[in-house]
Amino acid sequence: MTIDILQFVPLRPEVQRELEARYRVHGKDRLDEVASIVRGVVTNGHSGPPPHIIDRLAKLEVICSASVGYDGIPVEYARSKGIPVTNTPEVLNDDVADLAIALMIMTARRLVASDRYVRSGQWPVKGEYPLASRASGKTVGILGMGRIGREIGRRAEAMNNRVAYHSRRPVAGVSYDHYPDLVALANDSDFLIVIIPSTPETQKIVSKEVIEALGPSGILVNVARGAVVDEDALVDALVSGRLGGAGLDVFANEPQVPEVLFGMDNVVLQPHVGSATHETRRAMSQLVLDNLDAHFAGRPLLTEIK
Ligand code: 8YV
Repeated sequence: MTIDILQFVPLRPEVQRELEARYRVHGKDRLDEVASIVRGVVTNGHSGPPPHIIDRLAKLEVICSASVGYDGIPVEYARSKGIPVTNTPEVLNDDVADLAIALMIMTARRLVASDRYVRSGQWPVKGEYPLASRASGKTVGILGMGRIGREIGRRAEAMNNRVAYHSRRPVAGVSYDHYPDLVALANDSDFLIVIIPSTPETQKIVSKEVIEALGPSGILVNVARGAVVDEDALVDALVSGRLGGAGLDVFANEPQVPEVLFGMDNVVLQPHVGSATHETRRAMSQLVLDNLDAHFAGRPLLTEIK
């Protein structure tokens, strides 16, 4: 029996080939023609489908997302219609944690600005590059202590940092100091690394007050979602020197990035590449296909969002 799949984002080529060998796959440009026969959707955390499209897919049985975050998918709505949604937890933990630590070091040590200094020929002309700040032996505050937060903690600890965290409740099995108050954590931290899901409750949780508590020698690292930081307050604090620096992989209005940040040596900018390695994106694609296969073979889903 042929099973029709509507695809909002491509999978890695090797997995895409497998998908197309097992299913009849349609691009979202064919929505009008295939709406009544589609039984599965392949998407990611930013690409929907929105409720009005779900409503049009009368035979839809499952939505499989190639992302751990699902802020762009109406999961509750889908579930209310009996449609489970899967994501890709675990397989990207290391990559996102690596990037968080890289951004912490790159921002503290001014590695992008000093690279520019060499490439633009300034070293022989101007001499020694100005001193930077140490990234080890400090206090690293982590906002969010889920799977990726714990990997960030392990790496930060290995650099002889004190690790502390904020989450709604202390996390079982985690020995780092838990701060019930995020402002207090920011106040005590040299680095604040943000790895909390974007939900209605966490919008702009990194507020002006949190940013200012981190202060003129503090560094904010965001590898979560732009929406969890008050971006206007962040830009304002960076411009006025009330925040020491920022390492940012995510932004409020991607791919738009506030241009005022482009010229700042204390800011490192990345185009949302937390999970963007061949190895991890392949594993994410495979997990999407494995979830689809499980569903249509009548087996339990591997990573359903509960
Ligand atoms: C990518 C991500 O943006 O997993 C997530 O939540 O943000 C990323 O891995 C993307 O979803 C990859 O397709």
